[in-house]
Amino acid sequence: EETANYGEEMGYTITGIEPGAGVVGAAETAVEDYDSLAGWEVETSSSGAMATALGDAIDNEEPIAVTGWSPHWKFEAYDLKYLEDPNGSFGEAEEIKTMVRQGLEEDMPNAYTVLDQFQWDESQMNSVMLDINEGTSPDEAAANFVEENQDVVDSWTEGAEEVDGKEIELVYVEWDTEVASTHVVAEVLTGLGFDVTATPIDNAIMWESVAGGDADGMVAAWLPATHGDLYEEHKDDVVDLGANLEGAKIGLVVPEYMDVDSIEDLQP
Ligand code: PBE
Repeated sequence: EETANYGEEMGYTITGIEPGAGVVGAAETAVEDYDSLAGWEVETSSSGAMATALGDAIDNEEPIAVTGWSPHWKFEAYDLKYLEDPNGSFGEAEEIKTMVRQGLEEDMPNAYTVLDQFQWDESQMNSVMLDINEGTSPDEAAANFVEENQDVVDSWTEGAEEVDGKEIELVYVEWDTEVASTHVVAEVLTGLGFDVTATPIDNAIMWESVAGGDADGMVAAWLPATHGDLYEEHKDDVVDLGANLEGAKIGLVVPEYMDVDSIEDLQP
């Protein structure tokens, strides 16, 4: 069966996001792993630029392949599909985990309790991401979530006592998922009396700063595959507080109207 040859139209380019993102590294592995991607390139930019390129391509019904992940609001906004990945370059099911610095439990037991108990599901995370994508500021979207989901928030703060302006620093990367989760956790900690700083940085630096104790924690560890190499490098120096979201995924994402189902259907 003949499938469409989109390579030329796409400039043999996969639209990536920030250099340093696990999904960009996985796409580069896919370019090595698949004959169908021989001569293709992964172009890096930012998550925002990727989303704009995706929206523009869809407006014009043009072919595009992006380094995608879910949960993500793009699946609510557009008809999209993951390309099958028979070589497993993008791994399988992922979870998002919380990692904190050593000593946090002793130094800030109340913050530790919240970070340890923070866990939500895809639809909850999606609601915050969609709110932000529609123009609400991340702080406001997080405050809306906390106000509308008091039961869930109570399950995160159970056993944690209020503090008086204690400083805590969270680090994250400006991926839509992590903008949402980090601001929600920051809002909950602020509600308990913490003076929270949430600092956006590069992925590798995020891991390093928690491992080195410069930052107190992060809720942005995608494992086992996406950040597998960073976890291996830092696992002895971070405290793993487990999954805060299950059922995450990364891969190559294309519009539903493209006549390809597998990475193998692309052509060099
Ligand atoms: N992401 C979102 C990140 C993890 C969170 C899939 C873009 C990455 O690829 O590293």
